[in-house]
Amino acid sequence: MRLSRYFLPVLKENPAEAQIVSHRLMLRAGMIKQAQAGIYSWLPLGFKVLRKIENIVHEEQIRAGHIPMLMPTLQSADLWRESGRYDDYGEEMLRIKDRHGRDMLYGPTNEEMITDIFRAHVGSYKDLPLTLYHIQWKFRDEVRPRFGVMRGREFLMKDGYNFDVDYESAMRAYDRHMVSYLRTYERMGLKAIPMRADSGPIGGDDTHEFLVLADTGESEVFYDAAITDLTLGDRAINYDDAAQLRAICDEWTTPYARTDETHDEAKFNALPEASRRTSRAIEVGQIFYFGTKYSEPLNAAVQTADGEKVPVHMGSHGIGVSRLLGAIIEASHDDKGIIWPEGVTPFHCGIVNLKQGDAEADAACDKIYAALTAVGLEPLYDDTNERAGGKFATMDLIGLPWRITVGPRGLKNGVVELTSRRTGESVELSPEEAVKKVAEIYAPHHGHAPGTEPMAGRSFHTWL
Ligand code: 5CA
Repeated sequence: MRLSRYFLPVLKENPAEAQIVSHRLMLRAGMIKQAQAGIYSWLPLGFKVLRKIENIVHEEQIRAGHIPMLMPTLQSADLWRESGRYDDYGEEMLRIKDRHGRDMLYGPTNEEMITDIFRAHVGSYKDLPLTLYHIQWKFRDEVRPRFGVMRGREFLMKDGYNFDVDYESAMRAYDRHMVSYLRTYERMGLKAIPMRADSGPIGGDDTHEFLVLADTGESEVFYDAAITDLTLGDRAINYDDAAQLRAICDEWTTPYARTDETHDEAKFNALPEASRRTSRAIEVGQIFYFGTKYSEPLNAAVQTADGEKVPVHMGSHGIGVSRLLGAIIEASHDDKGIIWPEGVTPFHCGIVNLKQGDAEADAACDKIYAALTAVGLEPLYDDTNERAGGKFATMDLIGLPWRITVGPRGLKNGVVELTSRRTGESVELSPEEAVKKVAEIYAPHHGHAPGTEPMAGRSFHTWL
């Protein structure tokens, strides 16, 4: 993309309404624009990151054996009356009437709707286990929408629902979700810690929230420092291997880590003092096992091998897709702007032409642009007439992890500059070497064991 042809409405001034850094930077980088309190338009740059995040979520869910679909945003109140949640959900639910006076609602979550789909089509244990999920907009009329996309009223969520014949099988689904979520967040450059939590209006006994440590987070958390050292890295994971999944879950859930809702002072104090940590944190996901809470009232039952009819065991599992943009920025920025992890960056590499209109510099930039594009990468080329300082400031603000700077002086010596946004370090390389280096950084196998690599260059659409 050439910047002269793009729509990137960056703001020079700090917007007064933004209280936290991610909100401020998303507005300044021209990623979002508020439409109403807690409701945002996703401008091109923000939309691009949102799609990248969605794509990672899809890849990891599909890899775990979960099946994508799409349910509508508007739901019938009658379904929610069956589960008893229509009255219970309270003011957070946006209630709407259609022209016939029928009660509808803008879905805050989809347990009822998915159970309705299940009961219409599945009746035997032979069709289980089954996990269906979608990524869809939700609406919760939050009392205090704030911090931009972090606590929105309209927000994008991945919500998945498992259907299993018994408790043991449902627990395997729980483990699959925990592991696939760990992978998902890691690929986004985040350390998200699973913590035993409270189930709130979704219900159930077993639930973990995934929390990203950040001073601006809305949750208060207590944890053993050891848990922050854990990583999946490039471990090969077999989602059919229940013992392997359980072992990974044990690894992450053994060190003490809880939100304030479930915090146990005595257990926490039993840790050596040097290991005890408290922090603020952002909740980027939550998994639940709630058994037959929805299947019983909604009559979603299956026939077992013995011919007995039993209500299906369920859980639901959510990732705050739009909230993740805020969480990633909270975890990765400096005083100049955003620093995107490679896995979610809107463009792979910036190209800054220090002297637009100089025939040699223009030609070198075009060549680099074409070479990056040819290896499947998306560069953002600042081909405007802005002065160099302004171009650097914009690139730093929007946070592309790599920048190639091209100017007549360097070209005389046959070099361009490759700069890391994260470290600020620059190296002088020939244009060909610079392109090669960037291509290597994004190569599908870079740092990943075969079978665990991101499916670079292929969006989930091509392999659904
Ligand atoms: N049905 C279950 C799981 S599918 C559910 O709704 N879970 S939830 O309430 O925990 O939401 C899932 C995730 O959505 C949360 O972990 C959080 O990251 C995100 N989320 C929840 N409320 C908001 C909000 N108001 N704005 C942005 N993201 C939100």
